[in-house]
Amino acid sequence: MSDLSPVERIKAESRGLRGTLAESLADAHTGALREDDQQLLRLHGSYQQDDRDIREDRRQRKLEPLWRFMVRLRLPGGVCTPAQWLAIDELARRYAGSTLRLTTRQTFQFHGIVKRDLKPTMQAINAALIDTIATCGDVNRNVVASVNPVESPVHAEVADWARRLSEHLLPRTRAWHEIWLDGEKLAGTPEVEPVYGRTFLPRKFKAAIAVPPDNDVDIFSQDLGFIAIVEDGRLAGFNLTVGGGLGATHGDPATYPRLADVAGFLPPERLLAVAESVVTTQRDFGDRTNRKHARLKYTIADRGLDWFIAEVERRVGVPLEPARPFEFTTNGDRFGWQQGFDGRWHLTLRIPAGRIADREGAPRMTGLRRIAEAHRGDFRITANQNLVIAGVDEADRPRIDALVAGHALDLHARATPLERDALACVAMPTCPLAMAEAERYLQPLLGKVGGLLGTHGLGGEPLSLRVTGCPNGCARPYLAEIGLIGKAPGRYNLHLGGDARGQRLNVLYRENLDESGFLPLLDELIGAWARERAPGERFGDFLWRSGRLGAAA
Ligand code: SRM
Ligand code: SF4
Repeated sequence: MSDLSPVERIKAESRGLRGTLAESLADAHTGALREDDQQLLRLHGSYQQDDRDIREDRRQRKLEPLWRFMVRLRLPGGVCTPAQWLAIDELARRYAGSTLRLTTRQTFQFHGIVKRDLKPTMQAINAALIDTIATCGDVNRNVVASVNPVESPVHAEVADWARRLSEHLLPRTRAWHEIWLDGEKLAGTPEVEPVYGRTFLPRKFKAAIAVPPDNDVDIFSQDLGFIAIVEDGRLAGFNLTVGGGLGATHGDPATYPRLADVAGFLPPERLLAVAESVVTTQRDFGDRTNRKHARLKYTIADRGLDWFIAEVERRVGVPLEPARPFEFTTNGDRFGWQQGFDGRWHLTLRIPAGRIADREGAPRMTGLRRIAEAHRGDFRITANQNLVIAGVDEADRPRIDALVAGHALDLHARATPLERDALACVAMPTCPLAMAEAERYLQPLLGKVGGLLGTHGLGGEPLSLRVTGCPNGCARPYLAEIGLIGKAPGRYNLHLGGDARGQRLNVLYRENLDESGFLPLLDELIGAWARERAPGERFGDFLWRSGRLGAAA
């Protein structure tokens, strides 16, 4: 047991994720939880954080950090009803600083909740028929799925599979209900966890379903993926992908982003069994001694894909079939109005960095509340932090359009392709791991890179840019044409050369640059792209073809 990482002990001794969470929550002497409970809290869908903008000031005044909690909802496929939207909006205004965050895994996060408000928050979430179970921690997280689920009957089927997969891989412990909803207390031994066992998984685990040609979920960055194969208009099955993951540590070459492998094909009815076998194989063989080496991608890299597939097939009892052809054309969102197969309409809005708040001249939070009050379809969060107002009748479009325009929610119509497709992780001031700004830096950064594009006559060209505050990769920067990865305040590693379909990792081009370092480099490369590119050639593709990444650092 001594070689195991400390988190393994905490999980093992937690009595089904209960630990002393109830006591920690009741302790009014501190705004924090006990250390072990902070780890357990993650598996309940929440993180303890502090406001980093004022951390130093509080330290100097000998005050404990301003402890606050982030809460992340479970929303398979990113779907919620207008009634749920209104409940979430109300909670954000009551407990979470009047702001909401759409994440890169199609869900909502609240930030800034104080300890005593955690329980009422969870109870209100439950009353809205949502929960936060297993959205963080060493379990399968929110299952993401391509976001045009009403575009064809197959999309609706896939959305349903996302929900079923999420349910199937949920922990069985009733700890969440017991602690947050004052449910019946556990009397004897904790519930059996048929999929996870007593210590859950060695590390976080992420699953996605993509419907080609859209790779909006970046399927190759996921531990477990299913690519829908549609033949003659019906869902024939899925190609299985395994072993994607992006997190890395600066200066540690043993950690790296990895694209998932395509492992084979399976019919729809085998999806849950295959998923469970992938999870239990990782449960049994993943590294529990070193958390930096504990994701599925390392299990597969160390033992080989053939070994992994054979083990999964042994557990399922049926071999996978050969993978079937598929083609992705984009990993972005399709903005504006699209008509679904049933004649109803879906409007994809650009929400910069997924941040929903009322700002001067842009009362977007109020606007979305008004839309939710009027809307009769549903909402769908995209894995690119954007939002679809889905299932709108033809007759309701003018009303939605007016609300959108009246609350500055029409960025999709006004922004350049660069601005529409860019992603930024949360970073400062809430993320404890941030080394540099990301979300708060996105707009100025886009202004500057957009300026360079304009100078070279390419202002209308698509270009994917993603920025994160550290190398963990929460905005999937390793898949962007331009990835900026935080190294220190104001300084970033410049990664270049992703494609526009989420199928090629970029490479580290230069390290530890501030704006005066990376903007001139981008200016030069964008200039070369303008002069030498083939018709329609994307920036990332051009950099590789022209040999500019051959000499990458
Ligand atoms: Fe992430 C940790 C935010 C998607 C890789 N991520 C964190 C934490 C919880 C920091 C922490 O551990 O204390 C961040 C909370 C910041 C805050 O204040 O909200 C955080 N991650 C996010 C979100 C909110 C970014 C966003 O701007 O949307 C995304 C929430 C997704 C969700 O709803 O579940 C988010 N994180 C991702 C993704 C992208 C994805 O899943 O598609 C990745 C890269 C893919 C992957 O997992 O490989 C990602 N987050 C990480 C890692 C690195 C994991 C690794 O294998 O090394 C960490 C750190 C860790 O786990 O130790 C991390
Ligand atoms: Fe925090 Fe790093 Fe993730 Fe950004 S990439 S949210 S800085 S952990």
